[in-house]
Amino acid sequence: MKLKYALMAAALTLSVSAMAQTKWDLPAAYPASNFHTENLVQFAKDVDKATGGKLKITVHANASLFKAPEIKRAVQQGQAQIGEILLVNYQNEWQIFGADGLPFLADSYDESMKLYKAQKPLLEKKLAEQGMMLLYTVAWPPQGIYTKRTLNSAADMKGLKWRAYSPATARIAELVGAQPVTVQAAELSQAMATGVVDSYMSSGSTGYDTKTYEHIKNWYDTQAWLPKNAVLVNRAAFDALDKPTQAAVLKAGAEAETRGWAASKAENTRTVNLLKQNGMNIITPSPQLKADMKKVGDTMLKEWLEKAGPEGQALVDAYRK
Ligand code: PCA
Repeated sequence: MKLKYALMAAALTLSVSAMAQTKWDLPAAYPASNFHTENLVQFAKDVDKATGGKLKITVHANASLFKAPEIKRAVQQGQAQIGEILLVNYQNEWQIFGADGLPFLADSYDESMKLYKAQKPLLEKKLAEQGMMLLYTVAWPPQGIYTKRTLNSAADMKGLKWRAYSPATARIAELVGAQPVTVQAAELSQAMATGVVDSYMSSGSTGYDTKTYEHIKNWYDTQAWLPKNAVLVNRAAFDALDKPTQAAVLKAGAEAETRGWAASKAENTRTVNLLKQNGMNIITPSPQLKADMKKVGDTMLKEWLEKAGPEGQALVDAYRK
């Protein structure tokens, strides 16, 4: 008899704790070993600890739950309660999402942070209209050119089979006479192995993640821009949490932002060295190549301002102030 009551009590406790526990899925598009993903996992651990296990967040790395371009809508529609996106992927929806993908507008960590501060109120407003919250962002390391060719100027890029990850990286290809093929990071290794692409622009981080050195030997360190990942939360899912849990999410998010930007800088140094160790030539672009790429950037900023309108101009003014 006593045993029966003990079992009933245990079952009751279990179901109460199951009820009090909330589970969130966090789709992400980059591999588990990437610094962004490691930062997300740390964030999830911090939330778990701060809430005494009340909110469990599962990180789904490498586009295993949703493909990169689908994550935003998944969070908006509540199929995922939280998710990590690459902002520039969504430039066609709203130009402001693409501001951090414009070549040479903000091409260092300091400038990138400054651009983020100018962009943030706009991002928060747009995402709020879409039923989401901006939890934090982290910049990728600076973007350079992976190619098998020797590049003396942009003319040497003609005819390249160019992997694009965003509207802006596809536009660069058009402007230099290369052929853009959109391939997300999770499929990049395969695209290089099968010869679908022979070149692209990205960070040392993604070059290392995708073992680009097995296919391509040159990386031109153009430091052209630093696109940001952003972690978005579904507003209704957030509102359904009790106040202490909400506070824990916000605090862990703020800490993840600080930690992530520092990790990005360290990751830049680390992965560029690892690329070198794996036989990649890390090349400072010639003055001509630099000038040509700068011209591409100027054209793209002009085009972007035309599309983005007064909102875009206000953003650039606020950033440059
Ligand atoms: N890596 C991501 C986006 C920017 C970066 O550095 C990629 O290449 O898909």
